[in-house]
Amino acid sequence: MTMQTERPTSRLAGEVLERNHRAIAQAITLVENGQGASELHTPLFPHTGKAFTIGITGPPGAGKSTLVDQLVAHYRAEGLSVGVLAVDPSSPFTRGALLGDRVRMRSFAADQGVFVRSMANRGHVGGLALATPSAIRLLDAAGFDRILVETVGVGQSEVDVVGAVDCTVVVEVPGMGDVVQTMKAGLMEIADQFVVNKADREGAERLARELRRVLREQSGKGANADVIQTSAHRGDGVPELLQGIEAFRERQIESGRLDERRQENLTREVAAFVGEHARRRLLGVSGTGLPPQTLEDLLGRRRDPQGLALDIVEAGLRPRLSEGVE
Ligand SMILES: Nc1nc2c(ncn2[C@@H]2O[C@H](COP(=O)(O)OP(=O)(O)OP(=O)(O)O)[C@@H](O)[C@H]2O)c(=O)[nH]1
Ligand SMILES: [Mg+2]
Repeated sequence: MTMQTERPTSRLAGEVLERNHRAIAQAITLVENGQGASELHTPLFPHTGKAFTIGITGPPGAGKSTLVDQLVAHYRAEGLSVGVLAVDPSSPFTRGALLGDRVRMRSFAADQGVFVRSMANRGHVGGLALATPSAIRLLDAAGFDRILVETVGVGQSEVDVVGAVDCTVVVEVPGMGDVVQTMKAGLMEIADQFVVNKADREGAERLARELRRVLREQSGKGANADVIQTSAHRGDGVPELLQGIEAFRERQIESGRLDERRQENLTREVAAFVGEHARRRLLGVSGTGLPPQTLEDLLGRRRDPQGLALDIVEAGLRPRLSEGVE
C-alpha cells in the first residue's frame, strides 16, 4: 500500500505534540491503515493519559452528531479543547459521518481548539477495533482536554468503544425500540450515562422513566448510569449532560476507578494486538496464507480448524521458546 505522505513519518510525532492539525490528520490516516506503529506510538505514548475520553453511542439517527456538536460548543465555552472522532464501523465510506463532519468543520474550522475527524472501516485486518484506541491516543498526545468518540451502535461495536474510552454515553430516542432491547444489547452495563434525546418527541418521558426503573433494579449488576433528557437540535439538556459527564469524571478519578478502567482497557488492547500480530506473522497479513495442502485437508475434514490453529501457534512459538522467550 503506498501512502501519499506530505511529511516524513519521523517528523509527525513532534508535530502531533504541537497540535498541528494537518499532522494529526495525516497520523490518523496512517493509524487507520494499520501503519506508523513504532514511529508514532512509541514516542507519543508517554504524552498520553491526560485527556478524558467520552464515547457517544446509539442507533443511527439518534442525534449523536448533533449532541457532539453541542458538547463541543459547551466545552469550548469553558475553555477546554476538544478532539472529535466519528467512527463508522458499518461502511468504508463514512457517508453520514462525513456529512456531519462538513457541517461541524464549518462551524469550528477557525478554532485551533477543536479537531474533528471521521474514521471508516477500510477493511484491513484488525480494522477499527484496533485503530480507534490508537487514534484516540494521537488526539490525547496532541493535548486535547476532552475527546469525544461518536459511534453507531451496531452489534458489538458499542462494546468496542467501551474498551477504548473513560466514559460511555448511550443515546436512546423514543419510538426506536424499547428498554427490553436496550437490556438485551447489554447497554445497561456499559452505559455510564444514558441520554434520551429527541425529548421534544412523544414518549421521551416514558422511556426515561422506564430506563431509570430498570437501572435501579440492576444497580447490583453494575448498572449505575443516570438518565438525562435532551433536545440536541435546540440544545436543551446539554449543560446537564456535560455536568453529568464531568461529575462522573470526578467520581472516577477520586475513587481510583479511572485508573482501574484504563488498566483493563490497555490490557485488553495488548491482548488484541498479540492476537493480531501473531496472526499476521503466522498466516500472512491478510490471514489467508494457508498452504494449498492444508486447505484441502480442511475441506476434506482431515484437519479441524481449532486443532490446526493450535498447531500453527505451537509451531510458531517453538523456536522462540527454545531461545528462552516465554
Ligand atoms: N426532533 C429532534 N430532532 C433531532 C434532535 N437531535 C437531532 N435531531 C435530528 O435528527 C437527525 C439525525 O441527527 P444526527 O445528529 O445526524 O444523528 P446521528 O445519531 O449522529 O446519526 P448517524 O451518525 O447517522 O447515526 C437530524 O435531522 C437532526 O437534526 C432532537 O433532539 N429532536
Ligand atoms: Mg452522526
